[in-house]
Amino acid sequence: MRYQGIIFDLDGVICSTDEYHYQAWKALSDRLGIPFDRERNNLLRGVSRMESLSIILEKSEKTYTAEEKAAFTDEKNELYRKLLCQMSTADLSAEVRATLEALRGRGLKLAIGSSSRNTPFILERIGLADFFDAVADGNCITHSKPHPEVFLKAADMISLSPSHCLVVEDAHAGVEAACAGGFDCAAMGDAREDARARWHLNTFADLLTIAE
Ligand code: B16
Ligand code: MG
Repeated sequence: MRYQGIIFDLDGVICSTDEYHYQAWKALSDRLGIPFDRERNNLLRGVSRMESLSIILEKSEKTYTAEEKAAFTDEKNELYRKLLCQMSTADLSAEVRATLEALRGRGLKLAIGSSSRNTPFILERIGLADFFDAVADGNCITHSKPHPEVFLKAADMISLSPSHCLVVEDAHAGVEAACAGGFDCAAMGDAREDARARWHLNTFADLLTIAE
């Protein structure tokens, strides 16, 4: 087999939380009088919560203290978590579920590598809390994507070297992180055309052909 393990980004790959991130950041931006739209929301893919706030504040005329920024990210996260409560096992597509099960059936180790500190909560909502062999997320890293730390940690947790793993990503920051860590990357969604990725997925099930 070409790979022994696959490390999946969560938001935008396994499930879609984009709209909830957007709504929560939009509510905060509106309250602060900062312009924010879906195009700017795309810049936040794969980026940590505090770095996302920094990107949003680039359009602000005011400067804020570290305490104020921490309060803003808490406010956004509280709203985001409320929105996440709407998610259920119905938010895991039949295609993603069947593909994951088929890959597992081939003996591949499967892990999550996500910047999100809400990863355990999201996995629980979509019914995958106990599915993966390892979960590396925003709670166990110091450097967010495009730094490769989260993928290196995931590979370490499944006892594989980067050269034996494939990373699946939907964010340019994530593709960059995978390459920096020495992983092959399969890009999809927003990052599908990223030239640094070895594979370009039209659909999640294309993984079945790549990981043969
Ligand atoms: P949280 P991923 C990333 O998840 C999201 O794409 C990104 O938009 C978000 O800012 C980041 O997680 C942090 O999320 O606020 O939940 O800790 O794509 O790396 O799975
Ligand atoms: Mg993502």
